[in-house]
Amino acid sequence: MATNRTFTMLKPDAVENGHIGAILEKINAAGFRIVALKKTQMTKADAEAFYAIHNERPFFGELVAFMTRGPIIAAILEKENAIDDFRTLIGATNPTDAAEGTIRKLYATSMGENAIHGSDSDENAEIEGNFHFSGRDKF
Ligand code: 3AN
Repeated sequence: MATNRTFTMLKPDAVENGHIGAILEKINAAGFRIVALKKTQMTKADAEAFYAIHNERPFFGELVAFMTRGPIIAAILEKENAIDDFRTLIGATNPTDAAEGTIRKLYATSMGENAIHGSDSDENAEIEGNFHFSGRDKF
């Protein structure tokens, strides 16, 4: 059953480049309610676990190094049709393919450093949200 929730991370590049406020404003303007929100920094073990599905991919080491090099903003968001609408808002994985006006088109610099994460399914949104937030933080 759809939960109407998704999980996002503003990645280290977006935080380093000062885009937290602008990206949260776009998320807000698109109609998402912030259920949970925090600034944190992933450890190597965190990133390896979070991205375990990609551990055979050639870019895995680069991805873990990138995701741990500085703070991120983690958030759980709520909206009807959250997964699909958020993927539309952030745009394609590769910013050169991302539609005009999407967060990745505006703020991502490359396929690896692409500013923002969005869950790809209800199941993964639940897993990823639980990775970063415990029960009393999600309301
Ligand atoms: P998305 O984040 O759009 O769901 P995935 O799940 O295919 O994309 O990839 C997860 C993350 O791995 C991406 N956000 C990106 O940072 C990184 N990534 C994916 N493909 C590449 C690649 N070819 N080179 C470097 N990094 C990549």
